Amino acid sequence: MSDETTYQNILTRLDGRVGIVQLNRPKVLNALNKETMGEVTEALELFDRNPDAGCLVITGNERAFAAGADITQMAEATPVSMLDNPFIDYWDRLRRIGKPIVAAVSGYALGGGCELAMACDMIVASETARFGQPEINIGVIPGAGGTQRMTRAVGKALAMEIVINGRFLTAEEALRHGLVNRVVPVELYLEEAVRLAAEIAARAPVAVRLGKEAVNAAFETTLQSGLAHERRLFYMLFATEDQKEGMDAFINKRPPVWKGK
Ligand code: DAK
Repeated sequence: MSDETTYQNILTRLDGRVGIVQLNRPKVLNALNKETMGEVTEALELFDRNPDAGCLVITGNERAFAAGADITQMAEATPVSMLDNPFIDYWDRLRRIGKPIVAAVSGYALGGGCELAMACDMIVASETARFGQPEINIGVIPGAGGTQRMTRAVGKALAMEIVINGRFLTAEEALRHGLVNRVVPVELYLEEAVRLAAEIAARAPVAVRLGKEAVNAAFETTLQSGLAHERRLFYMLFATEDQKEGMDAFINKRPPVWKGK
């Protein structure tokens, strides 16, 4: 099972029904080399397939969620070497995780670190969190969604400053602009993220999955086809035992017992 697997660059554990993945390269501020991204992807996929996990959390440490892709590994890259690099594929696989992922962010979330947090479904930030896309300082631009997800979250004006002038956002700014869900004192950020994830993990599993899919579809499509997609997912939930259970429990004034079926 995923919580028993040993990794070199991350730690994983199952806390109740919450699968937790912690980046663990503190000496380099959790810089995301390809080995780390491979382990993160594998751990999340294992939790995604594990029925004991209902919601996932990714975190780093107090000083850094992650300071970006590992620049030492990227420095000698060529366009062709990147085409073949599994590092790229890992980011695509992350997008296919079906269960919700909460990022618990403290300290630096920069470059690929910010992109990893934004690829999650929710972000709980500590007061010390700093979000930025400083790739411009090393002669490139974001390559894992930073120009797209940041712009969708905070709007064009601010995204331009972040992407082409390397501006960092404080946790409070990130909250004000809708990039993060909540900001809490540094000693509470992980606890709060796990608490939020545990709440979600206690809900009807199939509905949670489809709810994530439907919200994400809003960023991919027109309103009309998004509404049609939502409608199909809604109908589909009436084929689940959990729909019958949830409505029966409401009518009979008792708590529901979810089966994930
Ligand atoms: N890579 C490698 N090492 C890093 C690193 C990084 N991104 N960030 C920090 N480190 C290392 C430092 O080199 C230092 O190592 P030693 O010198 O001790 O050996 C150690 O971590 C501590 O860092 P500092 O001494 O620099 O600590 P400070 O507190 O002074 O500064 C800092 C913290 C976060 C401001 C600074 O370290 C910094 O500017 N770091 C680089 C931030 C950055 O530029 N990040 C963006 C990298 S580019 C893609 C997927 C992903 C990406 C692109 C494409 N595809 C799927 C296509 C992502 C690209 C990026 O993220």
